[in-house]
Amino acid sequence: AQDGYDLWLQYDKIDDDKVVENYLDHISGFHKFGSDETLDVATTELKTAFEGLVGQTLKELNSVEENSVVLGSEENLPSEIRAMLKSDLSEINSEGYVLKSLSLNNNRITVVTGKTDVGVLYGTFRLIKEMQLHNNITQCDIIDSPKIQKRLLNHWDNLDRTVERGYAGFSIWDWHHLPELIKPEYIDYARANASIGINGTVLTNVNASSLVLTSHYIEKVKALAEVFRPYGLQVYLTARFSSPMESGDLKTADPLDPEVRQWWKDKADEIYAEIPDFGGFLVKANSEGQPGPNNYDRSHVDGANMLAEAVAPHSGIVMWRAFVYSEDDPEDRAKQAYSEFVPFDGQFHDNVLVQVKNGPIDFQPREPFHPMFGAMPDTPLMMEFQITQEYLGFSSHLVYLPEMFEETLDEDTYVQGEGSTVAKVVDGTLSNKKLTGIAGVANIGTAKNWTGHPFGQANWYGFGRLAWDPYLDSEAIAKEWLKMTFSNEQEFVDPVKDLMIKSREAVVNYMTPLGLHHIMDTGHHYGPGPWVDDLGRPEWNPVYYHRATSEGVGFDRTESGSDALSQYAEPIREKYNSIETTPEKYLLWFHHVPWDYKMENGQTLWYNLAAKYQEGVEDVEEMVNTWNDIEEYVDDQRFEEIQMLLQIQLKEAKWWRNAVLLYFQQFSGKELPEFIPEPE
Ligand code: GCW
Repeated sequence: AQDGYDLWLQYDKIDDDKVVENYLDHISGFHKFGSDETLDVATTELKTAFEGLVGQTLKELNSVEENSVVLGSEENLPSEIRAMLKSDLSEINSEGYVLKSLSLNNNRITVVTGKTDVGVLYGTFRLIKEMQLHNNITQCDIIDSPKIQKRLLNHWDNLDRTVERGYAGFSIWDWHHLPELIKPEYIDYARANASIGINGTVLTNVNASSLVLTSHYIEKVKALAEVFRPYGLQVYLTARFSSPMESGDLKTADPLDPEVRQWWKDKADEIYAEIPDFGGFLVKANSEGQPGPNNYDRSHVDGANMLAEAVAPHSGIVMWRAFVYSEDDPEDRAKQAYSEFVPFDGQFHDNVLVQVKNGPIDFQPREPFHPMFGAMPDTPLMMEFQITQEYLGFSSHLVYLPEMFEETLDEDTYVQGEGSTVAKVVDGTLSNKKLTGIAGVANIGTAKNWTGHPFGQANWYGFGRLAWDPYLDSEAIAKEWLKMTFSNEQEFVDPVKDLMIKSREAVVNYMTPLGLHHIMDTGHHYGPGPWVDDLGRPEWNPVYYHRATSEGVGFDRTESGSDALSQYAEPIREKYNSIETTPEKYLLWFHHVPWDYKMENGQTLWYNLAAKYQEGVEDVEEMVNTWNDIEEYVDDQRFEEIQMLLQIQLKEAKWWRNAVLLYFQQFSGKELPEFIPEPE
């Protein structure tokens, strides 16, 4: 629909008659084996999609007939079909699926199966997607399994329905009307997540309220869990560390106090009695004012393991966040998480994951990978990406984030020699992890189209796809999303795919090129603010990060500076230690560089900085032009909305360029190169 509510699950009639005919020739009905509610939602989805896409009803058949889609988990399939799929089924894991065209007693059929009904559901969404992409489905032979186990959204949603760093309206969780009122959005949210394989959702903000752990709220959470269950989507909550005190029950939250430990066990039992498949807890402790074990001179391990013991009998997990930076004047905020956590490698219980942001500072347009990845071989590390665009223009700017996620996942940590990529740390293959996970901070709210910017949907979608398989190519993801969301026409898909891919480098260029970071205006993090220097803590001030002087600009993180570089493995350490061999995209992240320093192209740093900002503006101009060219392929409403949003982005790219260059000019003392236009 024009308002974007249907996300990528648009089942409008396919406008290519040949494609429709092909589908009608091969599918006329379905037959299911099994009676699980997950199977029911799978078949309902298939019916809706089929009827929409090809305009004909999909009948439920009493037996397997010619041209039927056969759905069922391995154990429920008739033995003859099971036998034919034996080797395919041996290749998938518990959430994987097999989608295969077979001939059974001379009947052509399409089988959708997996080890579990959730696998069947994922396979069903795959079959639907094949049709949305207009692919031929006469010879299906698709086998796929998720490579990461816990694929979660993290909602930074407060109980009053405000969303921290949310730019798409209020929280979709209508706590006030729960548990009685079940909104259609809850179901559509679950469908959307299931369609991309997301299997868990943390409902509440990491800056947590202990209220959500009271029986009053557990009842509401239970209602959501029941809606989500058929879709394979588990619920999780954030646990405020001081909850035992705030409940009024205890005087301390010391994790080594037996009463505190018992309190959490009882709390876990209480939750699991209502929600048997509750996923577990996500915890932000001793960070930005949140309570934690350090308040009692206890360690992160003490805190995490206490909670882990409470949920372990129910197969729950604890995701303990590594996003910490100290309250005292820090030498370098980028170093702290590593310093605090790496010494504890191997000491966390088996059901604990340490959740680490992609980079060592905070969700910037570009950061090098977090040095903890690879540095804790005996601890499962969970990746935390931010889908909501806190530092990337909120929901006003079009930035395709999977390109950025892919960059991080592909980076080589070298901890076990070449090829030790971040993706291999996260999917557990590098050091044989039993438990693996990935989280994305959601960009979802009450906006009609869920994400505010229509292209924000691509970031939710793309996160899910990379969570399923961190080796996917973000370009391929962009293409499939465009086809499912807008149009299959190549004249539309190709240029807009390019626009999406370029949008990431564009934002880096017009906000923080060459390794600059955290120079957004403070607090809200919108727009430029490199001049801010008066906030309470040094690391909250942009001047702390860019360190501009009349000599140069950038943060020296080599031995002569904070030595944060020593947290990386060789050969990164050696390579990034010198200005000459540091990749230019990370130059000012690791070095304080003279304004006159001659860069690879023979021009000075000052010149190159100006050139990058200008390039960013031109990138957005190109995005505007590309969009204007594809008008005929998009409905008016979404076309115009995106066109108007791109104008904001263009205006603000110029704002960034002008403000930052003007500000740095007072340090460099140099003229602006002539390619920078006079202010309008
Ligand atoms: O990105 C920063 C945000 C805070 C956030 C914090 C965190 C939820 O500015 O709003 O708090 O990180 O990740 O904990």
